[in-house]
Amino acid sequence: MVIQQTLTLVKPDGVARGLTGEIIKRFEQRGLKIVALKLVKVDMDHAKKHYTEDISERHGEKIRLQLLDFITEGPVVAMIIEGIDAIENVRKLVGVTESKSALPGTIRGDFTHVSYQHADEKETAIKNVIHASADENDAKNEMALWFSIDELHDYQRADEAHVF
Ligand code: FUP
Repeated sequence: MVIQQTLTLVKPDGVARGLTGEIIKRFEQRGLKIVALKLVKVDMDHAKKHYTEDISERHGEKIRLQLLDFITEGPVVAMIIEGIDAIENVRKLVGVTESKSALPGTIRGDFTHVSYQHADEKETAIKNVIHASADENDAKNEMALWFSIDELHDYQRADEAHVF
């Protein structure tokens, strides 16, 4: 049994649109457990540690600057989600990066629809409501960036006997 923990962020657009509860519901109903949770206004220094130079290498420096503006424009809800293969499970619920391509049934596919082309024309980051760690390495680094150990909670959910 591989129990993993992964970081998710309801991005400023998701918080501003009142989607936090809906997003949490989707993780909880799948049997995934929230082990840390907080509402945070992100400053530029912290944002740069989240969207590192790696983003520039993958998408270009312009996109990184757009992402830094976006993530600092309003509060985000940061969560650590725990479960079997949680990284893959959470990414599946989240859907692919480009909203237009995200399948209905996923968070991005149900609540967003714009294309990279549209975001590029507007010179903004794509407002895709949620971030989730991509792999084990990102999850480890991102959890350490957003939470201290004493903010993580160990508890049992009443339905665990039926989930596992
Ligand atoms: P994801 O893991 O799905 O969040 O995607 P990435 O880490 O590759 O990209 C980080 C964020 O950059 C995504 F949420 C979307 C955004 N992005 C744009 O806004 N425009 C682009 O052209 C590429 C990525």
